[in-house]
Amino acid sequence: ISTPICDMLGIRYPIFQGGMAWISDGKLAGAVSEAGGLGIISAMNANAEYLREQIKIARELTDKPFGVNIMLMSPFADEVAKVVAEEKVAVVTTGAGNPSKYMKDWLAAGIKVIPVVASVSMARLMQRVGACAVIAEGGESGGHIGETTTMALVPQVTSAVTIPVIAAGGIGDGRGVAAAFMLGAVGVQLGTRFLVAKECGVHQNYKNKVLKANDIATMSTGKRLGHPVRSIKNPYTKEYFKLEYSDISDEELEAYGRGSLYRAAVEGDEKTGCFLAGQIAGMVNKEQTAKEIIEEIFTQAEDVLKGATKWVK
Ligand code: FMN
Repeated sequence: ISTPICDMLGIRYPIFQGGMAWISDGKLAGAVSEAGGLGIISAMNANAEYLREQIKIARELTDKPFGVNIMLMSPFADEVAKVVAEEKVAVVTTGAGNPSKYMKDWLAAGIKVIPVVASVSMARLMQRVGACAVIAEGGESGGHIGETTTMALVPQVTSAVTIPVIAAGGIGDGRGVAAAFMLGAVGVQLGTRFLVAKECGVHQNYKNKVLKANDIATMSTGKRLGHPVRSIKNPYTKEYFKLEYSDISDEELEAYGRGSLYRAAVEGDEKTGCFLAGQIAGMVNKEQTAKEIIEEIFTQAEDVLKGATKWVK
């Protein structure tokens, strides 16, 4: 399976491994790109030096294109925005905000900019400021989320813009890929399934939680502070949810959440860590290499698409 996004980016399969803070480093991104997808390094809240090191690691693993995800809320956003331009990274995806102020420099460096959007209005704005595609991410996904589901968001975004649309959120196998194509997307971005890739360096406790999760294992928290996230239910999320609806101050609530992603991803702390993952975690039940994941998904997608009319009379 190949789509216009493959030609645009020079990748074999129309699949992105989404940026994942504290998790998607040069090693995972390099492995995904080498397997024919688009691996994406997360610049998260790290500084320029960290990002340069991860870009170097990815380049040692592959000569194929890969991307960097820039969290626009990061205190280091300005400096990592410069690094991607200097390093001439092939693709930049952006999350948590509006990347307009960096667009000129990135486009001048020949970077393809593909923002993550959760609404039609943001997709339109991104097209206007020079994005070459958008990732429409539904609220089923892991990490920071919007309200609208993938099923409802993707067709509305594809109707609203002329640039290619990548669907994200709730896609875990070839059926999800085929469904995304039916909604008008030309590619998919997966996060949760890549958490259990063999090349993913997240703590083994994290992988085990994803492997054990069922269809109702996740919940969203954080609406009160304006940044809702989806993660696997555990003592931390349950307590956070309780505090969110209590009369503690916003500052105290923020302090409670501080460091929870690091504790989950790096330390595997099952009590006080926040294990970001999407609703599709219930279907993710084996560890595989990035190559096996990608090839399995697209073999299945091809079969599903070939049989797509079998119930239609
Ligand atoms: N998206 C971002 O734009 N920046 C991030 O730092 C980020 N961190 C994430 C961390 C985890 C553990 C997960 C599961 C997702 C994260 N995401 C982030 C979203 C993913 O890039 C991707 O869009 C999403 O996981 C797709 O939905 P899925 O989880 O259903 O596959």
